[in-house]
Amino acid sequence: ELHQDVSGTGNGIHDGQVSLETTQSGSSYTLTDALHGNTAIYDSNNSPQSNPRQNARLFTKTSNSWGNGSNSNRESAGVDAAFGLAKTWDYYKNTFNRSGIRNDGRGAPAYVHVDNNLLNAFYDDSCFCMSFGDGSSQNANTPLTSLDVAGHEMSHGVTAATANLNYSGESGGLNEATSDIFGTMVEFYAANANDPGDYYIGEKLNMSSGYFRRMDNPAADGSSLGCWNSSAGSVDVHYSSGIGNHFFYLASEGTGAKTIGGRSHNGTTCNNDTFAGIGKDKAAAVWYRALSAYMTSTTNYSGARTATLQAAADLYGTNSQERYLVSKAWAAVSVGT
Ligand code: ASN
Ligand code: ZN
Ligand code: CA
Repeated sequence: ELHQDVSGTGNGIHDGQVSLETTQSGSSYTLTDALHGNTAIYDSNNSPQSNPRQNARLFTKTSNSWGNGSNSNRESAGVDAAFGLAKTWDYYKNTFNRSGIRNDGRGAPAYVHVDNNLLNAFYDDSCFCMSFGDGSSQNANTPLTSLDVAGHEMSHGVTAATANLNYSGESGGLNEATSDIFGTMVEFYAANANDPGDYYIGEKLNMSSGYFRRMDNPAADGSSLGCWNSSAGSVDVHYSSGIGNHFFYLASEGTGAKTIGGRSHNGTTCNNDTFAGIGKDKAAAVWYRALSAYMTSTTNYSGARTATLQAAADLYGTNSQERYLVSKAWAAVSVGT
């Protein structure tokens, strides 16, 4: 039977009305995106997170209009995943000429409705796949399929395929920060009225705190580190990521309070310095080059500083303002010489 790429429409929980690339075979359609490495979206049907494929079924139907914006329609979370992963693909392709996670043109399948009451999402390099939970009573049972989370998870694959930062100690914090940085860049890249782009992670997921993490002021959550200290290698990687997230925010936006995407961003430093940012596109280019050319599995924060300074020198020049401001941003999160 002939399989062909067609354009469909979707209504996601977080992303609203979107267009999607789908695949038609005969009189049925599947959420398989031939323009993005054949990324396929499955309803995991509440399979355990240890085996999201167990009861999974590829989203399939006889019309090419998917979801209705509500959690009660099982397709709606699938629409968000399809859209978020397509935008993440486009971000890497159009910004860094990277063709998918492993730069080989292949899309990783994604499973939505994984497990029961799962307030989490993850990437698994061994299955080359991603899982998204439906949330729990802690977040009004809101699926974890927002753009920043989709971008975060797919970016774990990119990290695994490049620096392969070990997921513990300071390298684990850098691994997590990389996913928050590029998840945020994807949110800005895909920005629309539903989700204008900000430096918060998970702000659309109905958490009582209003977010999972803040890059502008990591310590606001009560656990994340906004400044390096000697405990950075022994806290959870989702807390030590705060140092890298804070660096990225300050390098992008500079110091001082701002409203971005309708949210307050505080922009304080660990050393009371004040300086301008280089803009998020240049900061992301520096981080991507550092990740793909210089960082290794054991890079720590001091090594990340060296890697980004070299990347900034490569991209903008040894005596550039960009390289100078990258050094200021590291000093502002207490990473220095
Ligand atoms: N949501 C988490 C993450 O992607 C899952 C994990 O701890 N790996 O970071
Ligand atoms: Zn992560
Ligand atoms: Ca966000």
